[in-house]
Amino acid sequence: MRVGRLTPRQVDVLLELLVLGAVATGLTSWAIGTQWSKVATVLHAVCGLTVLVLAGAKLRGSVRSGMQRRRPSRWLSVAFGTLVIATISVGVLHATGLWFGVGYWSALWTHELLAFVLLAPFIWHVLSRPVRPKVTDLDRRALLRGSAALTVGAAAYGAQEAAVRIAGLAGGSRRFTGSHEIGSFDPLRMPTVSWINDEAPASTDASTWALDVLGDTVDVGALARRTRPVTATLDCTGGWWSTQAWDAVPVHELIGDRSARSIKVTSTTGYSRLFPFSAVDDLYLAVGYGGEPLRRSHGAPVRLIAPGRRGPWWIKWVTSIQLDDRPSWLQTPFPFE
Ligand SMILES: Nc1nc2c(c(=O)[nH]1)N[C@H]1C(S)=C(S)[C@@H](COP(=O)(O)O)O[C@H]1N2
Ligand SMILES: [Mo]
Repeated sequence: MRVGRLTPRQVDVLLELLVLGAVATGLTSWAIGTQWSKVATVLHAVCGLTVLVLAGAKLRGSVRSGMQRRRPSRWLSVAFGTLVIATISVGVLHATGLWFGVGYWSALWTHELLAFVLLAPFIWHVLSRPVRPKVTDLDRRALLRGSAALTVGAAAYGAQEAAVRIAGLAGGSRRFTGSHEIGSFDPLRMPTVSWINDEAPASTDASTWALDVLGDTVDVGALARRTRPVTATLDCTGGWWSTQAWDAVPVHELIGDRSARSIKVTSTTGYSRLFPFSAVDDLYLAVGYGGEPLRRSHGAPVRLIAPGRRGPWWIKWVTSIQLDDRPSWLQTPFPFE
């Protein structure tokens, strides 16, 4: 492909659009727990691989001239470029299943962490150019070449997926969210994940646990006697999923025929999520899995099961369920609390 005929500024605009596209599709794939996630996951991969496709053009263009200008900041630019390549490479390692990470620290988290670290230097890199590229740099030729690069990126993704299947790599059996299966119907093998500051409470004794549902105290021990198996998949944004037969009670049964705008579920750690009230039929409180009680790290004595939603919604160590007047979209999309 002759993307070499693009001006360095045109290459830059295309790369910037691809990075923005990758960020948008990456965040979207975190947010969606249904089949639609597949669209975001594939587009995300295509954006990333297309960045690699354009890397050659970038090297021939602004990288070479940038190095010749010998500004001290050129090494920052080199570090930035290296980080971009590393981020995409770790993404490929996750997608193919060639590398899972170390213990509970997953390859996808490495990818997400690198991507997050990249955002500040990305903005610096864009703003510090001597001649800042503009979207108006995108003439017909640039758009044609940009589309050609995207096509090659998409073909590379197709080739990667085919290779994964031919070689029988773990990446071939990923879920539509892009996650890998771990420990389904085997709670002991199911990983455990908590946010930065969240820790399992010292005591998870069901008999002394205070669970408040709409102002009434619910006996968690009694709850355990009315459960039924609910087979549902916990799909963590760290890149793994696990299906369990949860021993659970529908939240609907506990709150009766009420209505509200939202429903707020809170953990003893203070972590909470707002759910649209219309979703109440898809929420369950689980006290066990496969007939055994939940382990402490998995949210004992009672946790939320939210089929079709990604891991962050599956609140562990639930202490309160309340109706709420605020709309559920009025909360940070990801819990940075
Ligand atoms: N209270 C609380 N609930 C939580 C979390 C947390 O940090 N604190 N992490 C969430 C995330 S991101 C995931 S993926 C699942 C992980 O559940 P597990 O540890 O049982 O695998 O719990 C969710 N519920
Ligand atoms: Mo997660």
